[in-house]
Amino acid sequence: MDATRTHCPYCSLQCGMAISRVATGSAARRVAIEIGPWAEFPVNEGALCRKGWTAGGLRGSRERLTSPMVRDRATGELRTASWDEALDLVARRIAVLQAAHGNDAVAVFGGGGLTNEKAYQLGRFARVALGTSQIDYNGRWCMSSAASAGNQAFGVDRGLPFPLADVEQADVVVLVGSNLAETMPPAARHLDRLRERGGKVVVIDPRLTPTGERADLLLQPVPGTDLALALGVLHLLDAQGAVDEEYVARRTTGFDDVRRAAAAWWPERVERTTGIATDELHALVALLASADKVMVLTARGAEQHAQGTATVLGWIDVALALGMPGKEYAGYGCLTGQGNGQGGREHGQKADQLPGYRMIDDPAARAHVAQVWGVAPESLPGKGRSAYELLDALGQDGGPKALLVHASNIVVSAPNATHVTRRLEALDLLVVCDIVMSETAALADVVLPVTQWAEETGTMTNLEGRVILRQRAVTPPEGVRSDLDVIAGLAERLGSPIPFSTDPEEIFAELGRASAGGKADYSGISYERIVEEQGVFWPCPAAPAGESPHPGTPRMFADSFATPDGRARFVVPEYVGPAEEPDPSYPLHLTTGRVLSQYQSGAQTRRIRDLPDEGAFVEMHPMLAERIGAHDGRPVVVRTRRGELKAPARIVTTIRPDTVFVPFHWVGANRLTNDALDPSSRMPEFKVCAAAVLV
Ligand SMILES: Nc1nc2c(c(=O)[nH]1)N[C@H]1C(S)=C(S)[C@@H](COP(=O)(O)OP(=O)(O)OC[C@H]3O[C@@H](n4cnc5c(=O)[nH]c(N)nc54)[C@H](O)[C@@H]3O)O[C@H]1N2
Ligand SMILES: Nc1nc2c(c(=O)[nH]1)N[C@H]1C(S)=C(S)[C@@H](COP(=O)(O)OP(=O)(O)OC[C@H]3O[C@@H](n4cnc5c(=O)[nH]c(N)nc54)[C@H](O)[C@@H]3O)O[C@H]1N2
Ligand code: SF4
Ligand SMILES: [Mo]
Repeated sequence: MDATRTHCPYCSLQCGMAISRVATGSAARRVAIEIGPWAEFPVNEGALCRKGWTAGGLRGSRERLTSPMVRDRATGELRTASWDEALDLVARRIAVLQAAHGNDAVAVFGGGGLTNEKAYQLGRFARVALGTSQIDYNGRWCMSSAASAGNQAFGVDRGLPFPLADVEQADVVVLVGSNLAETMPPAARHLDRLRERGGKVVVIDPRLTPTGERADLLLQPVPGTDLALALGVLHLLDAQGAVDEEYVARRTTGFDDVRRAAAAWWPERVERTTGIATDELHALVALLASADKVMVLTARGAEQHAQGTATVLGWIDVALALGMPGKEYAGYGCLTGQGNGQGGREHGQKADQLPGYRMIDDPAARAHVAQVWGVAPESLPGKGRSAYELLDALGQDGGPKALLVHASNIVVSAPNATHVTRRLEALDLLVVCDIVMSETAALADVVLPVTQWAEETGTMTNLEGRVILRQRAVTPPEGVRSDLDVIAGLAERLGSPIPFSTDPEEIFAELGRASAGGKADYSGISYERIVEEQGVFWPCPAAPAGESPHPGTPRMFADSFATPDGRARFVVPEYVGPAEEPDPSYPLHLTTGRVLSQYQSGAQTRRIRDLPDEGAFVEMHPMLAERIGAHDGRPVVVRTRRGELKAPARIVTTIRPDTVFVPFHWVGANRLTNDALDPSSRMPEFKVCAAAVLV
């Protein structure tokens, strides 16, 4: 039987897979699907992690939502409803709320798992059909600090400005806060091949993870101190004359200020702040100074901090001082996270952006997009609140009274989740579009069941800026509709001045026009080209008539950066440290993150029977366990200023003794986390707060 080439439902690697349909006996007349390798797709070369292999597990499962549900006023329970009843109800209540409180009374919360087409339509729907400025998405909690730093330093934000496979050709790769061996397992082969070639891997993580096991040099800093480490590296590079002065003079601006700032970060001071011994720091600098091609990659461990942007800027400064960005097989990159973490932030579901990575407060950008949409530029609302600030304002004076959620399980994944859940409960109207009854859907007034993944066609932009086509390969359950249908159905009922298509290819073509001339220009990309070329890297502008098509841009910055003067900008990051430091009542650092078998809030993967669903645990060092009397597998209580969590202790020697780690895939971790926000990216501090652990 013919297999359809498509891509995984989960992370930003967007591994290629081949799905075939196999009959399972005539009695049930059911058709099962088989997930197999698509060996030629270059990003994963046929490899998948266990989440990818089991991605079909929700198919036909009772856990799938197949009918709209509305909350019955009399019983307070959710009951099934027809699509018309549910959409009519939502549109009616939106109209009443907007008439009484203004357009901004209705807010939209999107997700980095949505296809480009969905993200684009959602932004268009919010700005035109709802006329609200209040739209943001969960990507704010993902790589927004790296995005903000990339924009400041390079004038553009694309996760990796080079194909992932370039990692293999570097001399030294520094991973700051990435556990890619568990968060994008097929990518780990590049580290293995790099080492086979004699290259070196440096991992910076308070825990020794499966990624750290691949390291030639492992540094285990105190959580939240990576910026001090970067400044210490800059200090020694400068002191040792290892700065690439020629590159700095030719391709950058602002180094002198960084040099002055780094002068204050001598090794002993770095050791006191980060816990990294001076000889380890010297070893790192020796590796960097002697290498021709250095690649610095950050992920959430470095970014999810109240100083996430400054931390990334510090590491970009290291890469620039070494003369790397723009050099082949070298430079700086951010490993994005969600399936469409990259594209999701380019096409208008972010509070301050319009399609093509245009800024919503730029008059020229507004005029261009308004013309493509067929509306007046002045009718487009301005900048809205960032994700956490939006949730924090729900139901408050002047805040939104209604929220439409597409592709996020806020109750589990938002920081300071008890507070956020209360805000959701204070809404007049909560509408959740999902594929399962997530913890957030369970609170909703209206739940709309949608199609996902290979049940429908759409494009995604992976961590390399490669736009890929996730083709429909599976028949969706009866009763569900695409987010695109939900958006179109509501827009029509709300009397939208412009129509909303439900055809992904048509939407993609319009998205291309809306993005034309913007930073993330997709106008030269078509479904056909994506299939032929196994993905196309943006920017890819449409070629003028008669000229050959633009080839796309796998590698950026070879000749110039995307700043007005073409130079990269050194930005001076000032080290402040975590928003919450340990004290006698909360003497430990708590950090949070992921395990291999579960994805995000677990809404999908906790329902897949072939994946282990072990529940939350508290990873701690034996020295700490002994001090507090904890035993492996027995419950302990983690307490922070915001809440507590009871979960079994997992005692390991691989974590710093002053730090505990809790995965966030199960309800509870985020009752603990701190909602302190980064001043520029508005990223919450998921990766460190002060905690106590008790038995
Ligand atoms: N299995 C799995 N894979 C996933 C996901 C998933 O949920 N499950 N989610 C996807 C998404 S959306 C994302 S964003 C990516 C995230 O991918 P990663 O960033 O690799 O994942 P995390 O586990 O959040 O964090 C990485 C590491 O940061 C370390 N860390 C914690 N605090 C600090 C610190 O202060 N400094 C440093 N240097 N390190 C620190 C943690 O110990 C952890 O090992 O994964 C994607 N892939
Ligand atoms: N403590 C702590 N918290 C964190 C993090 C951390 O490291 N530590 N990481 C943060 C990061 S990086 C991220 S990305 C967030 C992610 O956290 P969430 O935003 O909660 O992400 P998911 O769990 O992927 O939620 C996606 C939801 O959308 C549904 N869904 C899937 N496909 C579709 C679709 O096509 N349409 C619609 N409408 N729904 C769909 C899924 O069933 C699921 O319920 O969590 C953040 N929270
Ligand atoms: S690494 Fe990511 S994209 Fe690849 S199979 Fe696993 S979850 Fe899917
Ligand atoms: Mo993420």
